[in-house]
Amino acid sequence: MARNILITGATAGFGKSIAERFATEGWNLILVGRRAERLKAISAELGKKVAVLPVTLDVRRRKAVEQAFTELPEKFKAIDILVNNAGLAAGLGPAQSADLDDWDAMVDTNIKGLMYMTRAILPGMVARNSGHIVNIGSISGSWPYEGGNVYGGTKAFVAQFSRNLRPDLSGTAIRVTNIKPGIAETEFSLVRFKGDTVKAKAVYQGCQPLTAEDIAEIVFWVTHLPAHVNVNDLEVMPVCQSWAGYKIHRE
Ligand code: NDP
Ligand code: 8X3
Repeated sequence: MARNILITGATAGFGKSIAERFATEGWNLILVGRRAERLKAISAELGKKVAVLPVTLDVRRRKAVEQAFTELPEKFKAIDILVNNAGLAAGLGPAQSADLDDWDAMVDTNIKGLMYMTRAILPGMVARNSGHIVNIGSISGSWPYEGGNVYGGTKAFVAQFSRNLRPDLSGTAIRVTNIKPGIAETEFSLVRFKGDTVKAKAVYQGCQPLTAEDIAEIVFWVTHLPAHVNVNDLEVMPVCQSWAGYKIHRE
């Protein structure tokens, strides 16, 4: 019997690649994103292989999230995997001059959206005593960098929230994994720099970043390990990326 995976942020980047990866293995897909046209096109394409349910939804809208998954069609009702992937970085300015609207957007999406989605889907998993929640965190939740202020803070939330889910779910068969990617070429930088393609391209120049397919493969792997194995978190960077060490301002 086909199994069901729900992926938020499936209209681009990691989410789209995760959808494609699972479609090749015959999984039914529930795909969430705000851009209805893209969602329709991706769903039509993948719908040639597997059953797809597109859900046009902004994960920041608490009531809409609560309602969206209450009356799922029969075949999509039992969600085996939830990938909380929808998220963004907005801006790269220092904290003292960053745009508060950018900060709100990151907190509302990366933290609150992920919370709302988890709260909507988890009771069904507990009732069935089965499921896997894969959260897409980031290296920025562990390692500081200039301009990472609130973005990194939201991903640190994802890391600790993921860990805290485990003891709450103790005694159930449900697994929770936080994937922490480093630099990966998707629409991420285009969003961060608000459509500035030159700035976005420069982020990846002269280095071979991770790809969305790399992350999809990792999500596929952690969810296909034997049922007793829980990868708590997994940090991954491209070889071209490492740490810069302490920063010391000298007079
Ligand atoms: P993309 O910008 O390529 O994709 C982001 C996806 O999230 C889109 O499908 C977008 O769809 C969706 N999304 C954004 N806001 C919302 C919302 N409010 N409601 C529903 N969907 C939303 O970026 P990535 O694929 O790179 O990013 C995916 C995740 O990976 C994010 O959480 C990001 O923080 C994280 N990450 C990215 C890294 C990178 O370097 N690329 C590294 C580490 C982590 P739509 O606009 O249609 O709603
Ligand atoms: C995205 C990775 O290093 O650009 O989460 O913040 S980074």
